[in-house]
Parts: sequence; C-alpha cells; structure tokens
Amino acid sequence: PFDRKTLLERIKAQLSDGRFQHVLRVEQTALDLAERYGGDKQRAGLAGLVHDYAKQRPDEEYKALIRTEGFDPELLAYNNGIWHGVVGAFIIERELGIHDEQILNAVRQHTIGSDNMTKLDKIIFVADFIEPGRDFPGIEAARQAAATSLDAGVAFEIKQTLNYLLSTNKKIYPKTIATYNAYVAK
Ligand code: DGI
Ligand code: FE
Ligand code: FE
Ligand code: FE
Repeated sequence: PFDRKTLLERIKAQLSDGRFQHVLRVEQTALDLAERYGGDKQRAGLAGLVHDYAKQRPDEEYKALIRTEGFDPELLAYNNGIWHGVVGAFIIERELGIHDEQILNAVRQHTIGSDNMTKLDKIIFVADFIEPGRDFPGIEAARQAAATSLDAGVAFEIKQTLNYLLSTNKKIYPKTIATYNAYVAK
C-alpha cells in the first residue's frame, strides 16, 4: 500500500529515534537471516520494519482494543511487552494497510514465539534479539546460536527470556512457555 519512503515516515512518526533505529537494524538483520536460511526476503524486511510500530502506544489504547476488538480478555493481565506484538498487529493492519497474514503472524509472535513457528516467524523473533544494537550478557552466544540454525536461535532466545522473566518475578504468557516446550525442552 505505502511505498518504502512513506512507510518509513509513518513508522518514524510513531517511535522515538532510538526505537526507529532499532527497527531499521531488525529489518537488515531479518534480510540477512532470510538470505542465509532461504527465507522470503520481501516479507522478512517488511515484518522487521513494522514489528514494533505500535510499541509506544498508551496502555489505555491497548486495553480499549482488547475489550472492543474481541481479543482474549486474559491479555488484560499483561502489559505493553505482550500487547505491542499480539495487539500491535491489529494496529499495523489498520493503519499501515498490511493484510498479509504471514507478516502479521510474525509480528504477533515476535516477543513470545509459539509452538509452531514458520521460518518467517523465527527470522523476526531472532532478528529482534540479535540485531547489532543489542548488548547484554549472552549476546555473542545468541548470535552464534542463530548462525547455527534458526531453531537453535529460537531455543537460545526463549530460554534466556524465560530465565529473565523468572528471575524478575514476571507473569509468563502461556505462549512463551509453549515456545520453550517446543524448542528447548527435551
Ligand atoms: O520490543 P523489543 O524491546 O524490541 O523486544 P520484545 O518485543 O522481544 O520484548 C518486549 C518485552 O516483553 C521484553 O521486556 C520481555 C517481555 N516479555 C517477553 N515474554 C514475556 C514478557 N513479559 C511478560 N510479562 N511475560 C512474557 O511471557
Ligand atoms: Fe517488540
Ligand atoms: Fe524479541
Ligand atoms: Fe523489537
């Protein structure tokens, strides 16, 4: 619907400069992963570009959408970390006119994964975690895992995320556990 220049302007208008630079790096990392693993580069780039489009919307907007647009009310027990992907895809479809379900599903799953991820879902999930601006203990091991296989990248990332959530007493979204069970648990 929008050409690249217009799309970039619309995304930039929604995000802080730091967050906008992050989405550009996720786009490039997703393109690199799609190249390496034979993924759909067009969808990978576009999904990378839009994945955090709705990240800076107010909590009240999310709560209203969950109530009025038929989302699982259980979502109200979570926060922006979960909402900006699961509900953010709805905002992206409505405001950016992106109706491609493969792209929207990759956005929905980019934070939490699922037990049945497509190659595109894995590319966006992993690209978000290892883009060159990320710096945290374990980042080099995460990049090595992603260079081994997409499944290894997903497994490393979900384990690290779950460890972080447990150590900070955060509520675990069920799909986060499903991802762990599908890609890590033996
Ligand atoms: O949007 P980004 O900062 O680029 O990264 P993200 O979308 O992967 O992560 C957003 C946040 O969501 C991050 O702080 C970790 C958090 N998160 C991931 N899984 C869960 C979660 N938070 C809760 N409460 N429960 C989860 O299962
Ligand atoms: Fe995100
Ligand atoms: Fe992520
Ligand atoms: Fe992100």
